Amino acid sequence: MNNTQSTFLEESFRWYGPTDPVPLAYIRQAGATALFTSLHQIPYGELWPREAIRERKAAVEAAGLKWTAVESVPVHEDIKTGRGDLKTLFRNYRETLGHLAAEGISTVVYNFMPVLDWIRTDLRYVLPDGSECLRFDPSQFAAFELFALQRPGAEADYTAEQLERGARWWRGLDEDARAAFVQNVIDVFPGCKMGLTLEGMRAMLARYSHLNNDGLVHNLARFHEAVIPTAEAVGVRLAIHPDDPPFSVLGLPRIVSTAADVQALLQRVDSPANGLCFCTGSFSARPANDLVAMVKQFAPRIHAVHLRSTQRLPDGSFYEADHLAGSVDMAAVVRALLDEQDRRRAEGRADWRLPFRPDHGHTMMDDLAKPAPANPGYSCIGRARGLAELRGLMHGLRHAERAGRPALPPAQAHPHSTHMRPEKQLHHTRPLPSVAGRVERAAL
Ligand SMILES: [Mn+2]
Repeated sequence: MNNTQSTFLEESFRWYGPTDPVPLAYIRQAGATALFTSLHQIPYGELWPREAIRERKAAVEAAGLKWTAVESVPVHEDIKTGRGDLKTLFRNYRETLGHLAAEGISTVVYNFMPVLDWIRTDLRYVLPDGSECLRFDPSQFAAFELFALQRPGAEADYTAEQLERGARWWRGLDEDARAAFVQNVIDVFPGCKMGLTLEGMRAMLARYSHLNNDGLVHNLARFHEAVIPTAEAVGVRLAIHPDDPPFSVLGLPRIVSTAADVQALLQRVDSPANGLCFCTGSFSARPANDLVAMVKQFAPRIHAVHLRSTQRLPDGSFYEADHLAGSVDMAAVVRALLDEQDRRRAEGRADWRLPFRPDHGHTMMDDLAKPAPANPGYSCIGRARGLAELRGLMHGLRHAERAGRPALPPAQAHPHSTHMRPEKQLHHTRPLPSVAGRVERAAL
């Protein structure tokens, strides 16, 4: 790493743990210095033993990498639906945060998407160059809902054209193709095959029948009230990942899809520990989301970053584009994120660096000959290409900056341990100006 590179966003890679077909050595060869990883072997809702965290951290460091962010400490479905033994679930979550902080891991990503983590209709959409990517087509999803899941009332969520196109597409599939399609849709929980069936999915959906958007917002606020004070006290930054896709699916509530959603949830429990994992891939699938404006609006509360692009098509579908192509103005987004890092450095914060990872990559080259990836979107070569492109982009942006305006001196190498002293670190994070404004107005 040269001096210029030490001022980039922290180059990271997702790793699914010892069973990940992409070994740590490859991740290092891709040029990443850090990881987003999780203890996927621990069931949702259970306490993470400190020893298990320590072991994973040691394995990562032995490979010459750093565990920079946990992705994720998953939120149990009972917390989202507001049923069950919430007291124990909240206590386990708080204690897990304490154990992570004690091991020096201070960034924790999670999401609050009901039932399914993310949804696509095609895990092997072939691009003109022969590489493969993930794609979402609302017509095909309509077919899933109407003919496989048979969700009552699903028709109302689609246009006549989408329903017609979906029906035609479904009729053209044989039994095997239909079964494979259904499995794709229900079997994409990151890092953890839950063995869900259509029957199981109906049962999970039924648990949300009482819940609209306001209800889910209420349950997220209750979760935040239960865990954010602990996160702040132990020096952990929580980073919520947006909905993927960022609009309602399966008739379920969606509450982290727009700038207004994010503003509301950051404001409701107004702590620097209550932050955002800014995923350009997820947010970009909704045309009205202005990503650059969102980065600027939420910058002080962005604790982790996923960089990827989507290409939206006129029929409402989207596919995952090259990292620097598609609908996202990636140069402008990365510029805004570098500006936020520079602002934090100028403030004297030790934790100024923002970890990012290339979020998904295409399946290409030698990877096409391997068995279908256990973790769709997490190919080795496609993500390495994405990381290389993003690194090049940051070189270019820093170079242009040096040519055009005074640059900050080269940064010190990031300390290996991320252990935080909360009084010193979190309180340096300024609350969002608009939030502060509202809080002050409310106090008057
Ligand atoms: Mn993401």
